[in-house]
Amino acid sequence: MRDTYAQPLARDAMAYVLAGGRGSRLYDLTDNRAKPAVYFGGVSRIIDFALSNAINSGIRRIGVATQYKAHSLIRHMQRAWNFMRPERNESFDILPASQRISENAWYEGTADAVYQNLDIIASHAPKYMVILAGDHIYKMDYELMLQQHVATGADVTIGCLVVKREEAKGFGVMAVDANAVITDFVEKPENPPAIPGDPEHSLASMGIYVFDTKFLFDALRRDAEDPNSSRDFGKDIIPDIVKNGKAVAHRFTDSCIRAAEEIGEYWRDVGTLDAYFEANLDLTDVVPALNMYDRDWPIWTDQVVAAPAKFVHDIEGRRGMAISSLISQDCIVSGAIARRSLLFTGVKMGSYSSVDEGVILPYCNIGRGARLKRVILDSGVRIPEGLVVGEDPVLDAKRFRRTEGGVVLINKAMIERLK
Ligand code: ADQ
Ligand code: ADP
Repeated sequence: MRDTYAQPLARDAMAYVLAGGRGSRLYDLTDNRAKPAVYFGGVSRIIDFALSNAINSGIRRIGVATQYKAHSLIRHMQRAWNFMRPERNESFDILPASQRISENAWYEGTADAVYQNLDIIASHAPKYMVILAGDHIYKMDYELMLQQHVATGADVTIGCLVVKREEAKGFGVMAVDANAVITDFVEKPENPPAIPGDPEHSLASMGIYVFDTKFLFDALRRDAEDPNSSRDFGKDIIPDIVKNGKAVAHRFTDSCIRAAEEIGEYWRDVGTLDAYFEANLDLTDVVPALNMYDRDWPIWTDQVVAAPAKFVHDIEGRRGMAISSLISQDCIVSGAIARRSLLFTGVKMGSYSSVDEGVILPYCNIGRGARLKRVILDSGVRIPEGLVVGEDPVLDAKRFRRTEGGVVLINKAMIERLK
């Protein structure tokens, strides 16, 4: 629980979101956009979760470092996140890799993505830095992590969660003592160490770090002088502090915002197409583990001004309907059926078409009589009349991208190739 009588520490903090990564296991979905810009949940993009968490936690100064294919990410943030006012001591800086300090056009690693903008951070004079990844879907109150950081006097406080041991290979994995002080840290170990007494699980870093700004600046400047460093938090900065300073673990369970008391913590990487598909479809459950309707912890995003979603009988009298589905504005479902699906903004479904378990990104058009099952349609895809997907796995794999989990991803280029 928050200490409601104490002065919020978030007021003295700056959130710095690392949003440069591609997310290569999302394949064609990240051909033209960075992973943080990938659409999620009907109206949002992935980065909206970290940014909304920062705002909901009371943080009013935010920087976002971008790198890979940042065009639609930057445009989205300019539209959705442009309400911060310098006269209220608020700020929102978009920081593309741009040769500010070194000759390198790119940020070398995540630490370099902070180091190259030290002057901009210093101009906002935050006392604490909350370093975040723009890649994950979760709801978390960073104020509680800041409070723990100050109470323990740590050099760095690292957000962590319990993951299955075989999945821990993709994470920084840590060991902690009885006071949550991190005694060991290995980045992406081949053979992840288990939690003592729990051989099936490991304690993994969420890639979320809280520092005193002065400490972070000193650490980054030292790191910049080390010719052997890869300028990365997980590979260089964090292991060094664990060895030579005081790194403390903050449990996600202590600060996550739950959907309802009976539903546990929710954190998803959505790093693969199957994980992305399932996390979206989970939102169609009657009581999903992630509550997108929570007025106490809203997920802010950009919304176009558009007409309401519409369901109509077509001229032949066939009903247009959606069952267990999320339908965004500007959609028209005409004599068609969507089941357990998400239609993002501006999707049009023609007569006799159907979507079962579909994640249909903005401005797709589904032609008359098309039947789609377990699909992800990238934005702007026009499905030709009568196309059937999800019934012949061999044909699907030949024409589109079919995952191990049997999900079919279709983008504009694949439709072009059909012609
Ligand atoms: P990874 O998951 O491998 O490990 P990494 O590739 O370092 O993450 O990216 C972290 C964040 O920074 C992502 O949000 C990414 O988009 C962004 N990013 C990557 N390179 C960048 C660059 N050059 N410039 C700007 N942004 C960049 C990290 C930690 C692990 C931890 C996992 C948790 O190193 O210890 O377990 O995150 O997901
Ligand atoms: P991204 O590149 O991440 O998909 P964009 O903002 O570039 O995001 O646009 C998404 C898609 O939606 C593009 O294919 C674009 O052509 C289409 N689009 C955007 N706005 C409209 C609109 N008002 N009407 C029709 N199509 C649109």
